[in-house]
Amino acid sequence: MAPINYLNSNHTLTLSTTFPPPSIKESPFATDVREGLSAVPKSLSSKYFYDDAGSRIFQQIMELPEYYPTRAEMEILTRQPADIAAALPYRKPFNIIELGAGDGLKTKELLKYLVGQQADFTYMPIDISGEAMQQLEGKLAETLPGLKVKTLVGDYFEVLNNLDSDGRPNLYLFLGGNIGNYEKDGAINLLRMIRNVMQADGRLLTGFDLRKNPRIIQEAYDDAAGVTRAFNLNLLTRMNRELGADFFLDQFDFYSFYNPRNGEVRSMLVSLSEQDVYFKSLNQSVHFQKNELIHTELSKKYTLTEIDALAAESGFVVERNFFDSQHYFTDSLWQCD
Ligand code: AVI
Repeated sequence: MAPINYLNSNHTLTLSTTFPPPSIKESPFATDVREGLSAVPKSLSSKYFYDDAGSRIFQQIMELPEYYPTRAEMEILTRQPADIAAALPYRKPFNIIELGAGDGLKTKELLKYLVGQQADFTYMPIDISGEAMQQLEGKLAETLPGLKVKTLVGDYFEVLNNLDSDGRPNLYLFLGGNIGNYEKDGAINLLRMIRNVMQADGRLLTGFDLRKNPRIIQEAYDDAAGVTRAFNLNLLTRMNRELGADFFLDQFDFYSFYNPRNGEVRSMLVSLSEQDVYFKSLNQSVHFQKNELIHTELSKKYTLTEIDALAAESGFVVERNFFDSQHYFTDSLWQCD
């Protein structure tokens, strides 16, 4: 890069003639918002739900009576850790690498069982939030003092691709049904990336929300207390705060619907009037027609056939599915094909 200034041989300060000055780099959030809101139809990535306020709202969602996935997966990990452990081929030291560990509450049940069995393993949670990893490390040191933990902070694509192999087999965890928030190509990319870093003795345990009575799914994503609505509207608050936008929250509605024919819950924000929203940091306005949509989230529900097909398309085979008692959810154990 050209120097901004330098001292010449006479030791006088000379300004570089490179103009205009390099522009201040836009944040990934700003770029994604600019692109997403100028696309037709408009969309925003659900990964931007999770600022501090959004993460707190998500904690509330997980406690809602209508939101069954967290309880269903918790039941699997609480009641079947012995079956999961027995299905792993490891009789020597191994690692458990968790993608997007968050508060690690569910995983703790599996870890507790393995520590109790004196299994020799290191738990390596990966999360983008350094604060979340620090808190998790503190909590685990208190509740499972015998556990070896190595936290990894960063984007999991980057962390996984730069992880030095210590020669031990790795069990990868991708829990919570997060795979359902990816469009099909994105899900396959992520799974192939895991497949590429995985050795033959590696395993992947991944959570899938399953098809069920459509009403149960519809209500889980449109709860009576309006918490999911607040979760979506928080995206507007985030753009107001971080990008200097002037969204009026009462000018937008939340709508979500479940299509039982393809298993997709689609969530969106709806502009209640024709309006312009100005983004100070982008120096740009975005025009909304009345009833125009911003697509915010896909939450895909799977059949077992779709899970088999997804595994095959990304280089895996399903070894075993662990279900909750209602068969609402599965933690699916995969190996390389
Ligand atoms: C994180 N993810 C699996 C949740 C889901 O069910 O799709 C996020 C969520 N969105 C609305 N409610 C919960």
